[in-house]
Amino acid sequence: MSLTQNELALFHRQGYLVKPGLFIAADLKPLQDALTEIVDQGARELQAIGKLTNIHADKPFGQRLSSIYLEDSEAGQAITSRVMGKGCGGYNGSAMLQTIRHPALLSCIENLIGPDIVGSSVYRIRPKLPGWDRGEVPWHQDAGYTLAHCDRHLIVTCWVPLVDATLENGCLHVIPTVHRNGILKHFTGGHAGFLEVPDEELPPVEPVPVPMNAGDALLLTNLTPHASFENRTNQVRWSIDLRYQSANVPNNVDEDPAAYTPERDPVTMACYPPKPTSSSATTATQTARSIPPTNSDNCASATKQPALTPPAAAGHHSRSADTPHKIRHN
Ligand SMILES: O=C(O)CCC(=O)C(=O)O
Repeated sequence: MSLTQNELALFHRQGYLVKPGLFIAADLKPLQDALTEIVDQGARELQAIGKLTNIHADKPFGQRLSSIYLEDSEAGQAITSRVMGKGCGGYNGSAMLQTIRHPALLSCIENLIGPDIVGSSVYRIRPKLPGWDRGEVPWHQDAGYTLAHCDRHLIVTCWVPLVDATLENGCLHVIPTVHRNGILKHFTGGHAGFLEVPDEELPPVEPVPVPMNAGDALLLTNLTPHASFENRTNQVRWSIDLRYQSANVPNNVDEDPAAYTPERDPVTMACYPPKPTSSSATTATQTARSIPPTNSDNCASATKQPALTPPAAAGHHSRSADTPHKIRHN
């Protein structure tokens, strides 16, 4: 399965595209099973030390963690932390690798960025719990989380719900067509600690909710504003988000991981127009077709090539070019 000419045109015009049924149920099952295993193990361990009464072993994938959480929020939270790990990638076993390398997905990604595909180590597993503050992700562009020298290149986010994503359980919302206008002003210390584009900085374009079935794939550019709101059901809205870029697109090198802390100034402006220089740093190039992912906070590739696309239009919002602009990834 790959993208049709119409789908490609739509992606570039709207800044997003839903590819229905990219993953069939059997494709999702290994990952769902692996996540269930983490939940099961966490629940059994908490039960063994008397911190959880009911492990809800009979509940299906979409309900087990929420049943635990709604009954005992502390236990539910502890298990959720296991799933999410330090940066939302608490599971990095083979089912995740298979998902990142899913052939139909890679075909679609190839249509967008060419055949030298880097599957980023920045992937996220999101068990969005009912009413859970941290499950709501405020308006942002993924480019808000990468260094400015990445902004002028296409880095594709692929968001895949592992259960149906609805208006009620907190599907994604996007702002269409504004991805061509460059980076918006992001602020650190937004809702639940995420980077956030405040309402007054959002473009005057009506957001679009994107309800999806499990296994559909939402493809977004790194400059497409998106957000998700409260889960008002009693089920978990499980999803993953993956990122891909061409091997000759720069990465987040130049940022010292040790500087990547939540203690940063909470009002620092997050983004600025990229400097019109080409990237130069070089590290090993990994391709999604051949190399397993790691779960660090940086993308997995850099390039010796000059920038392939012209710098995005300057004049949006300014901040000092040496201002660090990341506190934690979404
Ligand atoms: O899954 C969500 O609710 C938010 C996803 C998101 O912000 C992203 O994939 O960048």
